[in-house]
Amino acid sequence: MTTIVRAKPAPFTFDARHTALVIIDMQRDFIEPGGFGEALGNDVSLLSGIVPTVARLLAHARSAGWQVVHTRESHAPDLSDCPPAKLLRGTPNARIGDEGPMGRILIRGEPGNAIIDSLRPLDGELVIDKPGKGAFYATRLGEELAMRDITHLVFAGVTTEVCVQTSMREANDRGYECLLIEDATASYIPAFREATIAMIHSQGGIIGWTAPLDALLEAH
Ligand code: TIU
Repeated sequence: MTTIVRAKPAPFTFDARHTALVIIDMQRDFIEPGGFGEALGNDVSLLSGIVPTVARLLAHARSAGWQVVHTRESHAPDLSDCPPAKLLRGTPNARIGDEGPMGRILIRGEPGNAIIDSLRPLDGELVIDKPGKGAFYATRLGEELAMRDITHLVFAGVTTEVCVQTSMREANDRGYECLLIEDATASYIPAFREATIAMIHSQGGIIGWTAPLDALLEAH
C-alpha cells in the first residue's frame, strides 16, 4: 500500500513493505555527558531534546511494520578500524579510545557506545556498527537492505550535518529514496541542522525529501 507524505520539495511516496527507518547514532557517546560529543567540546544537552520525537517515530515504524535499522559510530578496541587521520582529529585532551566516565570513548561494547535506553533496539531490528560517519561505508548495511528489498529510507538521529547527512548522501547515491524527519534530528550547532535540512530538499530534492514527524503521522 502506498503512503504519501506532505514533504519538501514535493510529496514523498512510499510502500511500508519496502521502507526502513534508519536511526543514526542515538548513542550515549553523543547524547550524554562523558562521551565523544562532549570530548569534542560540544554541549550535549542540545541533542537530548529530540529523544521523545525519535521515540514516537520509532513506535510508528514498528507499528507500521517497517524494517528498523539502528546505527552506532564505534571502533574496535584495538582501533584497527580507525584511520590515523580520524584518531588524531578532535581535541588533544580526549580522543577516540581514551578512558572516559562511560568507558573508552567511541569503542564498541563500552557503556557509552550503547544506544540510549529509551530507543533500545528490539529483536529483529538491525544494529549496524560503523567506523565512519556514513552508515554504508565499511558496513554490511547495503547488503542487509538489498536482501529485504528495501528501496525507501526514513532518516532520524544525530548529528544532522555529520553522520545523518553523510549517510543520507551515501544512500541517495545508491539509489534509495530518502526522507529526513526534521524534528527527529539534531546538531550541536543548530544553524548547521537548519542548513542541512535546507540543502537536502533544495534544487528539486537534490539529496532527498524532508518533513516534520506530524506530516508522516498524518499521511495516508
Ligand atoms: N554521529 C555523528 O554525527 N558523529 C559525529 O562525530 N558528529 C559530530 O557532530 N561531531
